[in-house]
Amino acid sequence: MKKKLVSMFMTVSMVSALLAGCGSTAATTASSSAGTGAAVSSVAAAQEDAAAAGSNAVATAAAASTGSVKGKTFGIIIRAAGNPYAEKEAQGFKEVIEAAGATCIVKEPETATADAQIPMIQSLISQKVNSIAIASNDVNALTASLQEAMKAGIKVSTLDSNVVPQARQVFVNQAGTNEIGQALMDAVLDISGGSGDWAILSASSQSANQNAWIDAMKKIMKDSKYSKLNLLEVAYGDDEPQKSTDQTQALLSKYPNLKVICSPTTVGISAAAKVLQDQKSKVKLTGLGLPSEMSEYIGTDAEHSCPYMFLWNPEDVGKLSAYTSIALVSGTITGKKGETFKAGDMTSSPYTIGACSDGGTEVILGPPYKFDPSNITKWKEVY
Ligand code: RAM
Repeated sequence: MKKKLVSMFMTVSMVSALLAGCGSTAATTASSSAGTGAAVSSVAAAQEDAAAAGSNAVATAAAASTGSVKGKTFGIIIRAAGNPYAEKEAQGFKEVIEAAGATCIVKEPETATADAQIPMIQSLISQKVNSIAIASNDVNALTASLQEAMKAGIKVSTLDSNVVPQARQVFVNQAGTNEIGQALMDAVLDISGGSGDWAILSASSQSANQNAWIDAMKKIMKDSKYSKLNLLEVAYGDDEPQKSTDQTQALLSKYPNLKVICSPTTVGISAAAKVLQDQKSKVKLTGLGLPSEMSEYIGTDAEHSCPYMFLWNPEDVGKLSAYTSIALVSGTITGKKGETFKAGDMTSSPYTIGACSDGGTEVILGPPYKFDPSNITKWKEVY
């Protein structure tokens, strides 16, 4: 019973989050879903529908949009074992694939490196899977293996972190790359008070998604609005908690005037949040974090290290990736711009494939979502 209530709450909360972001190009806040008039009634109606649908919603919806993949096999390779964000993606993916009557193989590399992912691609090719979805650890290094998979007739897509266009059919992107860069730059501007030294704590130097977001931030930063901000360094914690902790400490000792750290990785931000809060540092933090890991650090007073941060639902990234893989395998899509496909009970279904800034194509889940003291207590229970 308790499990069912939690699952109903999750569904309702996710629906409100997604609706809050519908049609918006900016980052959304929970308070924006508590607007007035028509917006409120449509949110309330969707919440009731979602609650009424209950926990069987995924199974029913998946079956409705995925009739033809029974008996097929779908592989997913996440970025690294032990990363709760990546594990939630795999969980969402598996749920949809299994509800469609297909088999799911989850591969979890020991480290967030391309070297650890290549043997997993090879093993899925030998197992003759129908589809591989991968959250890449390197934009270039997986090309030969993924092309080999496509030559063998396997449908290849990426989620969360991309590869070059010739190594995939389509990318499932969690949010627009520029939108994420904009949300993060504006947070740094706001939290710093408009000027001063700041640094980035990223994942690895090869990490495709973090690099894309950092590139977007650097372009946005050229606007005169940000001219008083001084980016000192991009440090790399390799999405390892200990290395991220060490890199945060190194930033603090190297730069006495540091005002803000921006960490666009859930592993980095939670390590940095702990260092700053434990040391009662004046340096403030923002970035991309899991509410469940960050709730104790979110606050605007001196006791808390992170005034606010952003993310999206990683389980939904996995679900959308699964529906994309299913559409590729069943022949509904090939990965070309303009193609559309259904994604079960996901709020924005049907999805349309669009152009990705690297020349390939992508499907976008939705806008980044803002977590602050007003909503963190609710969201920490959800993901
Ligand atoms: C970490 C990973 C992941 C990224 C999130 C925001 O968990 O680097 O790829 O999308 O952070």
